[in-house]
Amino acid sequence: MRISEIHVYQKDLPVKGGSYRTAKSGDLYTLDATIVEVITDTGIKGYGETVPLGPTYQPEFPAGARAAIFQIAPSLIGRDPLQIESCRTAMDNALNGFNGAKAAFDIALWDISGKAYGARVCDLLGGAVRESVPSYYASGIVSPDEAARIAREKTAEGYPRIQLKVGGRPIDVDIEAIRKVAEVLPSGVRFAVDANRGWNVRDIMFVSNQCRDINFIMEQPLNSLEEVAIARKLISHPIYIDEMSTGLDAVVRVIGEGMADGFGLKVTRLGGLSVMRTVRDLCALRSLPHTCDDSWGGDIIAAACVAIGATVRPELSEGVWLAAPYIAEHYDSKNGINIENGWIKVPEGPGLGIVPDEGVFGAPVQSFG
Ligand code: 0XW
Ligand code: MG
Repeated sequence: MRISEIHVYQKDLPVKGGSYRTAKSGDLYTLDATIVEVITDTGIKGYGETVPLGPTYQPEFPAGARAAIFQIAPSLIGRDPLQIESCRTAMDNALNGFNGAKAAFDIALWDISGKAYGARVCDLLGGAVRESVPSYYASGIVSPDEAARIAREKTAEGYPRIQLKVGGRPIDVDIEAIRKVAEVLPSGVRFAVDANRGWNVRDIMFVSNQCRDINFIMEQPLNSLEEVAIARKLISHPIYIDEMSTGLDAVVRVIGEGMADGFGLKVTRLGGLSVMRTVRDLCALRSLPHTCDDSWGGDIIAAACVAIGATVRPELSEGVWLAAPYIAEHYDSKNGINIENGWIKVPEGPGLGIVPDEGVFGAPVQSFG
């Protein structure tokens, strides 16, 4: 089998209900998605996607990801897509860095493998340990009362975990929001407070001292691993690393040096499912809970996150976040990935289990092969 064509598509994903905001991304009204369609000489098609959360959330942006994809694509034409490791080497030899772009191709190669072997990607990644995976709901940065309303509504729907976005405003407002959300969470619902790097050590000390009676994890509260190492000695809440888990080397350092208590992981930031599988196993080695997320994305990214999320030991799974609640339409109108009562059913079909509808992405912005 050989890769004979690659088509690259761009698709705007307007945020349903207004905007989505994190401490470092600002208000986002539309996300800019890039999709790769990898076609083999046997007619099998694999899909991948990468959707940076705007230009400031992390050191990447949509047009840059597309340019990287254009740079990489020719190195894959003519290669055997089932030889994923040699394809990954070819990508590294074509371009240094740009995990998000490489992840799109990595996901497509796993999709092709599943379709070629007649297996689901989750079963190629070690096997689904369950047929539904827990999701979690992330509120944007909203008022304390609105945060409590959302938490009440989403836990009533069945979400087993709530993530409260904070940061980029007076710390007293963040503390009020944490307390108001905690008041409405039913027992057993897990609680994450995500500052997306928007706090400093002083803030985190105030929060931990004034919310000592509340069980929650702090997700990427600070802007560097060095600040996290200082703060961990001063507070009584666990810290998960999200934005700083920029690749396998960063994760190995965090785990090896015992710098965090868990992770908020993003498939494309790590470089794709191949790397995420390794990170999953490293986290299991040290019993570190983690999510299986991405920054944003439609059914392709959703299916990839569910595929790896389904293989995570339940006791270490902090859930699979999907942008689906904020996106009006599915790529695959028949088998699109949905959250039902806070949980996501693992698709049954081969590969990623979803097939984008014909024409849903419009004409390619660039084609190769
Ligand atoms: C909630 N997420 C997984 C989606 C948004 O991209 C932000 C991210 C996070 O946890 O930081
Ligand atoms: Mg996060």
